[in-house]
Amino acid sequence: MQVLSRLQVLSRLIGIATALAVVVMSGGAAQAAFGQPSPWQIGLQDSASPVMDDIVWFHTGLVYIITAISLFVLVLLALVVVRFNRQASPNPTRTTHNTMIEVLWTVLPVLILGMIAIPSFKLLFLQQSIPPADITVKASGLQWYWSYAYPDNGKFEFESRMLADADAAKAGEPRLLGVDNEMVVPVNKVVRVIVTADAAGVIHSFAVPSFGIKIDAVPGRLNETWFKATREGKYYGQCSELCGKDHAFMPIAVRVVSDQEFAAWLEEAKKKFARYDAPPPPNAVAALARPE
Ligand SMILES: [Cu+2]
Repeated sequence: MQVLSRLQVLSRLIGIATALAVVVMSGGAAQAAFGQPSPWQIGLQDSASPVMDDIVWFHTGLVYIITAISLFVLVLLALVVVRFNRQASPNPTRTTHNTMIEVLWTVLPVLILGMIAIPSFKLLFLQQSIPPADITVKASGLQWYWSYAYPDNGKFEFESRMLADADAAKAGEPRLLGVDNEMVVPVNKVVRVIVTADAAGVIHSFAVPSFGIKIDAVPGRLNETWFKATREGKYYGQCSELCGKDHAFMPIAVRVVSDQEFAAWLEEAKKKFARYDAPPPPNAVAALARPE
């Protein structure tokens, strides 16, 4: 009777713990806004690109493998502690070799690592081989903000700076992540991002977790990466290379919109932002030359 009630208590405790875990996990997921981190989050941000889908899948698979290996080693350790301590086994055997077991503990880890390597390399190739791009965006890391250019769409360039706390709150943007001018891209299109940094500057890193991209922005070098955003919305990232005093204050905000909205934004942006290859307006030159 007493044993039964203990079992019941145990099963109830397990039930409560499971329920708590479910509540905590689903609550965390429900609170998490899409495309940005949420308080107390421990998992990855939600995926919004094929590359991130694969990263999430690979990460989850690895967690299962690591858990199984850790439990297996824990069981072996417990077995040694319980069955082969001085009291339990006062006269230990003098065995020093066991060919079978030595072959096993060499071959099995090799097989496991080989099994992990296959999807790992597939993922690496998916990230590194850039498919034919629909649009190209150039992201430059500056001290300490980003600038974006659309070389195949009107040759304009604009700066993207973090909003101050008060402005972010007013605009409904997340603190330290909202910016004044977002990078805008169309949904379901392959976007090639070419990434560099100010020639007189330092190394930054362009990273957006939901797209599974992170690539260094190196002065005097062009790096490239790609993503295909599969869902409209706003996605936030941060400079991910310790780059100096305002490293924490150069967020990346990407707004993913429909084709029509993107076309409309392009027209507006062409007027709003200067062409980077445009000659200075003639009136300005004339005004400089003619003292009044
Ligand atoms: Cu930086």
